[in-house]
Amino acid sequence: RERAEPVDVSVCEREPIHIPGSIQPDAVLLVADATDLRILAHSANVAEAFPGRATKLLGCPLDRLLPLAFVSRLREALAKGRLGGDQTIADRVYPDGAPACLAVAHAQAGRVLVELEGIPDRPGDFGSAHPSNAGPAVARLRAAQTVAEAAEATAREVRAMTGFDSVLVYRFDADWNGEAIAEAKAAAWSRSLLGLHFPASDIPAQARALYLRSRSRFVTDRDAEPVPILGDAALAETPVDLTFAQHRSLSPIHLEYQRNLGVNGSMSASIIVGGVLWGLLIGHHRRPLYVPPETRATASLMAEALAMRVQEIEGRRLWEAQQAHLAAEGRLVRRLTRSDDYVAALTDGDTTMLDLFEAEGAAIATEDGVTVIGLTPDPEAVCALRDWLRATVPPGEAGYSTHGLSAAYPPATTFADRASGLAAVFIDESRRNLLLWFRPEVPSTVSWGGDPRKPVTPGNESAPILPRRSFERWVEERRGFSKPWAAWQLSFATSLAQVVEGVVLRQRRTIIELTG
Ligand code: BLA
Repeated sequence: RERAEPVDVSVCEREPIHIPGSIQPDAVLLVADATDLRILAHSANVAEAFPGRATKLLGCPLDRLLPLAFVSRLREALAKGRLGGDQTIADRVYPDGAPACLAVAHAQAGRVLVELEGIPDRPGDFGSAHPSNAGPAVARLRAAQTVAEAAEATAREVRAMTGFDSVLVYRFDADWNGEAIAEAKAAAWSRSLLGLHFPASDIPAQARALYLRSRSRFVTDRDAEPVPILGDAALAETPVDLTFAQHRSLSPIHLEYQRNLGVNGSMSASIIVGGVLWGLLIGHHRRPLYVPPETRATASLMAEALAMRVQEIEGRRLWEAQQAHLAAEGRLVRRLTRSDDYVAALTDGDTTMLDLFEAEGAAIATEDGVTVIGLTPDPEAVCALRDWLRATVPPGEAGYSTHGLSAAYPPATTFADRASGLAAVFIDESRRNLLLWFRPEVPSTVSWGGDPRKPVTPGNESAPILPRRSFERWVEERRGFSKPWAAWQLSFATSLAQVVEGVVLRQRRTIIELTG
C-alpha cells in the first residue's frame, strides 16, 4: 500500500544519531568528567568488564577501575589537548575477574569516553577475520591507474582482510545520490548492487556530516539489543555525545534498512577527498560478523589510502585537461590580439572555441547577430537564447551554465540533441556580446536500487517513516541532459571573455582614434 501524499524525508535528517543514549553490546563504556576524571555515566553492561563493581560507580575516580599507567597517560594527553575526537589512547587492560580488554579513550565535549572491548573469544558462527599485511594491499592500490581500478582493488583487499560477504565502494554525486562503483563479493551471494544508484535520503545529511568527522562504523550484529547508558540527572540534560565512539548504536531506522537489504554485520568507512565526503567503503555480511580492532583500523586505513589515490588520479587528470586548455586558450588569445575581428579570431582557423570545454558547438552573439560553429541550434534560436539569457541571468553574474537546458528554458526541447548543455559568458557589461558553448544530449539510463521516488514506506506509531522494502532494480530513462560542465571550465570561459573584452575595447579605441 502506498500513501497518497509525499512522505517528508527531512524527518530522517532530524534524528540525532550522535546521541542515541546507547552503545552496541560488544563494549563497555565509561564516561568521566574531563576535569576531575570522575565517572559520570556508564553503559548498563559494566559488570562484564568489572564484575562486582557495577554499583556505585557514579562519582568514582577513573583510576579505581583502570590501571594507573593508563589513566596517567590519559591525563597527560588531556593536558596537552591531544585527546580530541579521533585522537585516542589505547591499551590492553586486565580487570580483576574479567577477560582481558582493549581500552580506547577519547575526549568529547568536556567528557572522556573509555570503551572497553573484550579481547575476542567468540562462537565460530561469527566467522573469523583474516588480517593481512596492509603494505602489499596499499601497493596494489597504488598500481591502479583509474578511479574504477582503485575502487575495485580496495574492495577486493578489504574483503580479504575482513571476511565480509561483500565489500562495496559507494561514490556520491553532486546531489548526494550515490552509486556502487565497485563490488567484491562471495560467489554464493547472488545479489549484486554493482552499478546501482541510491537516492540521497538513504544516507541523510546529519549522517554524512558525522561521517566526515568520524571515519568508520562497524556493526557486529544488527539484531543485538543496544545497551543503555546510565547516569545521573545531568546526563538527561546533556546526553553523551557518541560522535567518535567506536561502539555507538546505529540509527534503528538504518538497521531496518539493513534488514530489508538482508545485511546483518556491517561496516562503513569514510572516503574523504579534498575535505569532502567522496564516498563510503561499505561492508555487508549476511550473518553477524565480529571484526577485531586491528582489522577495523586497517580497513579504515584502506579507505584513506583509496581517498589519497583518488585525489592523485583525479588531480592529475584535471591538471592535464587544464594544461591542454591553457595551450588552446593561449593560441586563441594570440590570434585575438593580432586580429581586428574577434569573432573571426575565435571561430575560424586551426584553433577555435570548439577546442575548449569538450563542446560540440559554439556561438558568439554580438549586436549584429550570431555566428555559430559546430553542432548548434539555428542562429535564430541562438538569438532567442541570447535574449533569454540577458533577461534571466541576474546582474553581476558573469554567465550561466546548465547540463539540462530544456528544464530551465523549454524552447530548448526542440534542439536538445544539439544543445542540452549550455555554458555562456557575457563579454561586456552591457551584455550585448556573449560567448556560448553547447553540448549535445547524452540519453542515458540510470539503474536505481529501488524506485528513487519512493525512498520510504509509511511508518507506524514508533517510527514516522521507514526505509523502503524493495531494492529491485528500477530503471530511469534520462533525456535532456548533456555531460555536466566542470566548475573550472566556467572560470576559464569567464577569463577568456575578459580577454575578449579587452580586445573589443582596443578595437573600439582604434576606431575612435581613426575616425576622430
Ligand atoms: C546510514 N545508510 C547509512 C549508511 C549506509 C546507508 C551505508 C552508513 C551506516 C553504516 O555503516 O551502515 C545506505 N547502504 C546504504 C546504501 C547502500 C548500502 C545506499 O549498502 C548501497 C550500496 N535511511 C533510509 C531512510 C532513512 C535512513 C528512509 O533509507 C531515514 C528515514 C536513515 N541511514 C539513515 C540514517 C543513517 C543511515 C539515520 C545513519 C546511521 C548511523 O550512523 O547511526
